[in-house]
Amino acid sequence: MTQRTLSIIKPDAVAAGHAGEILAMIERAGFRVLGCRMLRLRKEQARQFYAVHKDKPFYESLVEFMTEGPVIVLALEREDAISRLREVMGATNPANAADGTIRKRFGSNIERNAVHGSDAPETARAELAFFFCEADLV
Ligand code: FUP
Repeated sequence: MTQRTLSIIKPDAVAAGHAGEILAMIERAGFRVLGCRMLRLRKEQARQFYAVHKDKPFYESLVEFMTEGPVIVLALEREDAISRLREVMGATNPANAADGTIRKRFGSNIERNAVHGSDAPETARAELAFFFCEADLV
């Protein structure tokens, strides 16, 4: 089933100059890029985006990290996009990520892990709407 998902190239990866290679890995994995935008999240946006984690001990640190510099948000499409993107990204903690995954190559630790991908169809819909209007997705 053709599906859409949202990815974010996080501030660590953008600052390190890894955005191009990460996008190339995503494209090589068969994703079509429907939308692509660079922006810097404001604190309130980052808090809202990660609201599901608001009671976790790492929440404020995660918000600080996600707002420290520009990110690149990507609207992506392919067969089984949500699970396939998570395969390409690798495990949340780069130390546990498989060889050849984005997080293994470019992540530093469980917080500074280079990339985000939606985890389910409802979150993908909400996260895509957070950054893109339907008319912008080509
Ligand atoms: P993922 O879906 O793989 O991005 O992982 P989660 O939704 O569990 O976590 C979202 C983000 O919270 C991670 F990308 C990084 C951050 N995080 C931490 O900083 N510390 C933790 O212990 C767990 C997650």
